[in-house]
Amino acid sequence: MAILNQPTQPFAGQKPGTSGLRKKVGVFQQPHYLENFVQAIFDAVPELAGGVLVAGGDGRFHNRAAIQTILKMAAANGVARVLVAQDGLLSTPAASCVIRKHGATGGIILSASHNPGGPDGDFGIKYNAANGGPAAEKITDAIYARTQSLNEYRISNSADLPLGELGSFTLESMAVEVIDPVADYAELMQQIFDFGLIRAWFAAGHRIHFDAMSAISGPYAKHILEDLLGAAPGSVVNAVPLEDFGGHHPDPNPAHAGDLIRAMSGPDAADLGAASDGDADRNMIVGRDFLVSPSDSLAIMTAQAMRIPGYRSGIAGVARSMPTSRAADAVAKDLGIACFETPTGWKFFGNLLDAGLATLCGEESYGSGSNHVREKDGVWAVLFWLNLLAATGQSVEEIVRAHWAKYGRHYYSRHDYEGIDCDAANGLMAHLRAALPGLPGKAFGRLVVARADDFAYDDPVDGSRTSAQGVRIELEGDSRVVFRLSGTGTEGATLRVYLEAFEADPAQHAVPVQEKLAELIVLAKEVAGIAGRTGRSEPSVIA
Ligand code: G16
Repeated sequence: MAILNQPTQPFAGQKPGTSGLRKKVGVFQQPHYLENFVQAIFDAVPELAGGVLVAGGDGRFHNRAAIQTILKMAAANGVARVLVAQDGLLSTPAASCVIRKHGATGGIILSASHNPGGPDGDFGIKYNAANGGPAAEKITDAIYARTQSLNEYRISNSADLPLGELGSFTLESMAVEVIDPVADYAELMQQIFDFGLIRAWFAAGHRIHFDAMSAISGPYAKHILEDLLGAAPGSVVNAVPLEDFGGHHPDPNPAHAGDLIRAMSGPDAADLGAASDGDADRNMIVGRDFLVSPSDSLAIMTAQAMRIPGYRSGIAGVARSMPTSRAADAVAKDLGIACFETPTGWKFFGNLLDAGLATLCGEESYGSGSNHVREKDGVWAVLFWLNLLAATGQSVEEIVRAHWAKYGRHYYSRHDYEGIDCDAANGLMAHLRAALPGLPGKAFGRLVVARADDFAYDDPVDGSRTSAQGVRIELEGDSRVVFRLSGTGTEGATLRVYLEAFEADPAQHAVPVQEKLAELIVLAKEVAGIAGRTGRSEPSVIA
């Protein structure tokens, strides 16, 4: 075995987006492409030399090859010890759990989250820091800067390591430990939730239908729900992670989780329906013939946290990304706790959680989590809802309707225009930003603009400022439209239009969502000139 210094040249475009570097598999398969980015991580995070690294990924196509490359480069870059998940399979929240539990220096996670997989699909890589959370922007900026200047990388020429069985090896002078992350993760869940209560709820005949979407949540959900909690065998479907997710789009939302929605329809449906995404950090919660919006889920978790053993001593605050509905704000106000509004990207919650300012966090993009790890966590969210159902004896729909009756309903929807021309998308955002000063007081039909701005975030912990995070147009009467471009796509640009309207009157809470938002939808199209600028008159996805 020897360590090679391999000459290379920078690749353009290795700038991490909302959550790491995501590109088509073919881009990552180019010689040196992955290696350059990994070397940039080791160069930008010098404490990894002599440190402990966690490694694994969501199992999508190219995971197997990439994990071996990372191990050989870690050995060549002086990492003292690597904890690598068995078969290289590690969910994103479990990665966070393992980093924290074992006091690792950081972790490299291979995932493109909810993006499709397979040879023609997407691949991704991101670095998580010692707190278990996605690296802060100053680190991702440093990694990117390094990708633009490096001219060699270091790699061991050793043979591939067998990762199929638990065990220990030595690679060059680095210790390699193959671990079972499901065990570490399940142990953490048992510290938070009332497993006895949930077990009794299942024993009384209640049922769950969990769709793992042929992705990495399967082994975690099956072990916890079926083995530990006694849910009926077969409660977890599509439980085996596949390299191409069975050809599906592992994104738990109404557009891509049609099977789950159909399974949860009718009187014989399970009590709780749920799904998680490619890397198991997202969650979708479904009642019998009833969808729970992610923004409402966060608000309900906040309002009901006292029912969960892990949060019984109280929650410090709640945080949501800016485009997420303001349902959680109403609860925070009622509870007298802080509510933080951050840019999109889970990394922005890290400082708040580390500083003890927030306990629960959530996003409209089907993500929620807490201070137990520093990632959003799909299986955790499902256990939270299970614990709530068991503790209240109510159905999902009863819990949500009671919440709306108390706090009002924040009608919410996201309209995505995917795969549009990048110049057209940037032009649309520039047009909106230029129009901001003239918007207050302007009427669109019955709607009058109260305020309009481009969201900027001042981190209360480290004082950093992050600007240009989305155009907000607030209307008189507590409704709003937000526009931003996605930072996770790999083809063209995706314009996201977030629509929200508040309704206090319970008699109005049965109005269908798109009907309630109809006037806002017209306003959004008009104010941004969507059809004229993108050539699209309707969104490609409505979530
Ligand atoms: C990532 C981020 C989330 C964000 C989501 C969508 O999630 O961690 O904070 O809400 O992307 O981002 P965008 O609107 O920029 O596409 P994930 O599950 O893809 O890692």
